[in-house]
Amino acid sequence: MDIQQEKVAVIGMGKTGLSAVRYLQRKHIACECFDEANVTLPEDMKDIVLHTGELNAKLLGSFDRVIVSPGIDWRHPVLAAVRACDVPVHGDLEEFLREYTGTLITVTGTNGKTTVTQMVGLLLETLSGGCDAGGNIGMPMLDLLANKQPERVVLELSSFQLERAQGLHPHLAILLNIQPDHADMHESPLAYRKAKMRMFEHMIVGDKAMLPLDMEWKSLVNDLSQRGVSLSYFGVMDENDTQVNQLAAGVLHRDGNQEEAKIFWTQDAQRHFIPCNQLMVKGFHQQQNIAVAAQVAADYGVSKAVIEEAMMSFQGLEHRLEFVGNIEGKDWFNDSKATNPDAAGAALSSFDKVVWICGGLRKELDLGSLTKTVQKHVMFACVVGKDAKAYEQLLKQAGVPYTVSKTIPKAVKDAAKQHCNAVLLSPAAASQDQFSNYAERGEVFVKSIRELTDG
Ligand code: UMA
Repeated sequence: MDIQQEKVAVIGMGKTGLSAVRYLQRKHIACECFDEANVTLPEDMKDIVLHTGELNAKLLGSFDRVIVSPGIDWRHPVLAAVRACDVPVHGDLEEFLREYTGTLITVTGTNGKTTVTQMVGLLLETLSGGCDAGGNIGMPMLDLLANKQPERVVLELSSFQLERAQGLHPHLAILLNIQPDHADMHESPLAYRKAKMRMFEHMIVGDKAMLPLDMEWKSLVNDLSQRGVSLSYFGVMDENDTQVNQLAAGVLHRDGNQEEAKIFWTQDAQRHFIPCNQLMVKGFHQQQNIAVAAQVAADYGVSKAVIEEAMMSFQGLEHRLEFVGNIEGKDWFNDSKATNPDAAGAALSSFDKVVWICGGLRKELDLGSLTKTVQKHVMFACVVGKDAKAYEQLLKQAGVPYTVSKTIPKAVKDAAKQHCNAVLLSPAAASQDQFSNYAERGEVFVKSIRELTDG
């Protein structure tokens, strides 16, 4: 079919849907928009038909194809019905792959993928031909195609984007970790893992994958090796560990000592080190993430001097273990992006004894895995949000005193009363019970801290 005559349905009028409409407009392809909420379209899209409310399988089935936003459950019965009628249904990634012809780097994982994507984008941008970063990071990937295609693109891919991907074939694929998350949107932990594994499905000889050095990935390693994909590994490791030589990049420490730890990457067959106490980002996991980015940059030819400068000046991203300031004699950290137990656990492990602000929407995730970390690293907790009971249960199990503050502003006031060196918002929960997203939650947190000194 001549694509100009196609008629496409776009479902979800958030960032992805709007970028898909803009993309179709640029290509002069007709489309209609759908959203289950009562939304409106921006002024420059007023001529496009918008259907709000319940999705209609018969109507959607009359289109040539359907582009669906990542936040809409792939198992939605209407989407299943449309797929059953042989109408192609896919995400924005499929559209992107049809067009983009340059070098594609993809990053996935439960935690840390935004940091790695952002850092890789910044470092590779310094090369001739440039690099753009997009995807789950917040810049819809179809918007990257609005101007001249960059020579390289690094995409942060969520499990939602990956589960609906069909022809994905990155030149370099980076998997950071997989921990329990999004139990509300995937039918099982296995389904979540399988979605992430789609990133590797079409990789062949000459492609490259970066993975954590961990037995957990043994079968993936075997599979990729058999296909001739070249592999390199990263990790956080004691420097006396016998496997240390297998790492290309990561963090080396002695008995977990944060003070003497150092990040490293390999360039020109040599390891380059930076002591962790010279970095502005805190925590072994975040430090490992920037070491991974350094390795990618080195592999694509960015100089050691540029990498070193970027590593040492990187302050971390907003809402990810971000240092807000020393206020009322305490260091305050905003880790609002930690929407699952593993992310919060990694943040808590960066502190000795901290006052922890936690809670929100639990997303049906099991908090039990946090018990030991909470016991070891938390001196007092302030619980907020709808699923407070589950967080209270965790704190009781860990034997840590707490108060139920209900809201972030109240939690900040409660935390300020504690005698402690540091306060950390790292909720281990989604934010949508009280906020539109984690960024808004983080902003309210920072504003409430500033108000402590405003009289
Ligand atoms: N909608 C429906 N029905 C539904 C769900 C949503 O009609 O069942 C409509 C909503 O009314 C709204 C629109 O769909 O109008 C929102 O679509 P969306 O939820 O897909 O959100 P976008 O604004 O398109 O943002 C998405 C990603 N969001 C999700 O995956 C939930 C953004 O990741 C991403 O930055 C953006 O595309 C650009 O690629 C955010 C995220 O929270 C940061 N991601 C999750 C995470 O990181 O854990 C996966």
